[in-house]
Amino acid sequence: MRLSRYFLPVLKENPAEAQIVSHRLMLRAGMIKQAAAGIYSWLPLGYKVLRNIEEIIHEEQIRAGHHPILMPTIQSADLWRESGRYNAYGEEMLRIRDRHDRDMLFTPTAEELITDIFRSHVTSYRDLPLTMYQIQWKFRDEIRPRFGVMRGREFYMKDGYNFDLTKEDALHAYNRHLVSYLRTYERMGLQAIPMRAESGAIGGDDTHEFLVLADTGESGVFYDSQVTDLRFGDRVIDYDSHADCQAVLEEFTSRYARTDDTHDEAVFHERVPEERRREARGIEVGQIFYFGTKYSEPLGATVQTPDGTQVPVHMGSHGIGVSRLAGAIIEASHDDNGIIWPEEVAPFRVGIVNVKQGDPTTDKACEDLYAALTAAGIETLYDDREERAGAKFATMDLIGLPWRVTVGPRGLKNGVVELTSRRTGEGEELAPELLMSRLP
Ligand code: P5A
Repeated sequence: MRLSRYFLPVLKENPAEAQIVSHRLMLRAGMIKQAAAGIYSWLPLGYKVLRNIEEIIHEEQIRAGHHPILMPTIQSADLWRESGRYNAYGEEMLRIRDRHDRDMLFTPTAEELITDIFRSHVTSYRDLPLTMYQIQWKFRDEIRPRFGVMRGREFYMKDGYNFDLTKEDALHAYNRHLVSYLRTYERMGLQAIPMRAESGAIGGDDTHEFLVLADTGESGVFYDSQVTDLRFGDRVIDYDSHADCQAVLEEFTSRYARTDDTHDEAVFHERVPEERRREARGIEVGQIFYFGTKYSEPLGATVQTPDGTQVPVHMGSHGIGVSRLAGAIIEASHDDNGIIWPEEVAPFRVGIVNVKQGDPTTDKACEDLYAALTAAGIETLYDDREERAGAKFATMDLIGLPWRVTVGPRGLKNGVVELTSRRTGEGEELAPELLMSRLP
């Protein structure tokens, strides 16, 4: 992409309404624009990041054996009356009336809707286990929307739902999600901490939330300083195997505790030596639930068991805050000059800075590099604007692309361009032909 033709409405000044760094940087980098309180448009740069996050989630969900679907954003109130949640959900639900005076709502979550799909089509234990998920907009009329996309009213969520014959099977589904979520966040360059949580409006006894460490987080957590050593990398997990999932979880879940739970804290103290104990705050980027028959019973979602009886299915649900993640990643990865995107979610991998626009040799070198990178499938943003070099560097730092290639007459005279890592700030001079082989 040529920056001269892109739509990147960068702001020079810090927007007064933004209280936290991710909100400030998303506005300054031209990623989002507020449409109404807690409701945002995603501009080209922001939308690219959102889609990259979404793509990683799809890949990891499908790897774990879950089926993608798409359900509507507007639902009829009737199903929610059947489950008993229509009145219980409270002020956060946006209620709508259509022209025929029917009660509708903008979906804050979809346990009822998916249970209705299930009960209409599935009758036998032979069709279980089953997990379906979607990535779809949700609306919750938060009393105090704030921090940009981190606590919006309209927000993008991955929501998944599992159906199992027994509690034991449903708990396996729960564990499978715990593992696949940890893997999903790791691929986004995040260290996510799974922590036992409160189930709130969704219900059930077993629930974990996933936290990304950042000072602006709303939850307190103790953790083992060695958790950063735990990485999936290329490790293959057999998601069908209870034992495999459990083994992963023993490694990954025993080293954390809520700061407001004395029992958890005591266990944490037993397991983790004092010098490795850390306390921090975290942003909730996902939550998983097991709630048994809370929805299947009132909605009559039953299956026939091998011995011919009818039983309600055991269920759970699992959510990832897709739009919130764009902000959370920035909270976890930035410096004074701007965003530092992890490679897998970066809107472009490489930015080319032409320090002397209009100089025929420099322009030609930039064009050649841009063509070569693009042909190799490397997403590249070429800053070809008639701007001072300093302004171009500032824009690149602000938007946080992992690699910057600086091209100028002085370097070209010696046959080199400079490749700089946004994360480390380290630069290396090299011949343009070598550039491709140096990108990790
Ligand atoms: C699980 C999926 C649920 O709604 N039902 C379907 C369950 N869980 S949850 O914890 O309430 O939400 C899942 C994740 O969505 C993100 N989230 C938000 N993101 C931005 N703005 C909001 N107002 C907001 N509310 C929830 C969180 O990341 C949460 O973990």
